[in-house]
Amino acid sequence: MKKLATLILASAAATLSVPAMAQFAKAEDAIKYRQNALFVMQQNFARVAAMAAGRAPLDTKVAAESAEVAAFVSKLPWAAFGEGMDKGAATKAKAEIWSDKAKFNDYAEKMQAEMNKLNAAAKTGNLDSIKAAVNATSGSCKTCHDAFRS
Ligand code: ASC
Repeated sequence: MKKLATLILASAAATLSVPAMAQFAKAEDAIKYRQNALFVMQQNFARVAAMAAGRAPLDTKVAAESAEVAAFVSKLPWAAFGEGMDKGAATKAKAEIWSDKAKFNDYAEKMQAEMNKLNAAAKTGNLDSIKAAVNATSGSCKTCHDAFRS
């Protein structure tokens, strides 16, 4: 029984550490990976944001599922901003990402924290809570884009 518990914990730890361990064969793959992750995140976020703004009817099930996906996918892009992944394909990523890594990581963490709050708000189905969380999340996207995206 103890062996089984250890196995389950080990496989859970392995699953959770996959994003941080992501390796890329070439810089181009890393660039595509982060762009695609950010695209999937944005599409899911935008679906909830449209409901928050009244551009789409509130569907609490869709909002909760979309926010869940956005929050999970928000963990993925960062492993693809490593050393040597600054050039190799068309990218809007500024050199400052690599020269001011601490600030970039701080913004990345803040965005993930806001996505987690949005995920929690969407689960409640309360439109006012969703609106507030969408605004905070959107602000965290913009802060990082203003500094680090050309
Ligand atoms: C989006 C999107 C962003 C953010 C940003 C917030 O849906 O694609 O980059 O929200 O516009 O200001």
